[in-house]
Amino acid sequence: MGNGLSEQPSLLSTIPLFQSFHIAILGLDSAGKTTVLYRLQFNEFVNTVPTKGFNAEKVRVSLGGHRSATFHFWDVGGQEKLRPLWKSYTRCTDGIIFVVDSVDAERMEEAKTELHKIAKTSENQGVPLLVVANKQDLRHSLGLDELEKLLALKELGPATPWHLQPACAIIGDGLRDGLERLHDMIQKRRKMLRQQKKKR
Ligand code: G3D
Ligand code: MG
Repeated sequence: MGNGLSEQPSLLSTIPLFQSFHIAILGLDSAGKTTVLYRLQFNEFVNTVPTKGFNAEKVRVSLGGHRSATFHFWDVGGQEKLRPLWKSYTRCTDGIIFVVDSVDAERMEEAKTELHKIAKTSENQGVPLLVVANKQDLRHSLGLDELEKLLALKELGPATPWHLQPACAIIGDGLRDGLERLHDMIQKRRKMLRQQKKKR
């Protein structure tokens, strides 16, 4: 399950910031979005309450290899009545983190529908997607192969770069690896967009 965040002294780095990214954290209610956010910010478990609107946090993250970046995270409530708001938070976003509860097999179809809906909106064409398979610490959590199938990730199409990351947000396992992959996908996309611009 990837490198454990718990092994790292702190995610916050003192290295000067070089880059800044806007990231929307989405997913069904109770998937663990707010836990992911506060684990990334404080590198510790924070007891969460259901998010009524959104939580916004600016976090400087050391990505290894002397790299660091500033992430502006928007953790948007996942209850059904709040989901129409997701669109506004993903406008002009550099990347999307979609958190799923790996134990909640019953709502995986619903998660898949929301995930595809958000990935396919015109504003999000090509926006890198990190799917966090959260709660891997629990017995009966679904494995990556099964989640990939249930969420139909291969149907996202070549326009959307994605990575499926197993994680346990309460202790932080997998989050740093996932963020590094998201960062790499964003960098690749930025480079490609720059090259396309030059050609014009
Ligand atoms: P949300 O922001 O997506 O709605 P929260 O979800 O971050 O509020 O988390 C919902 C519940 O899932 C919380 O428990 C939280 O502690 C738990 N949770 C989050 N991540 C993990 C994980 O990796 N493993 C386990 N076992 N639980 C996790 P409560 O009990 O407060 O509802
Ligand atoms: Mg929340």
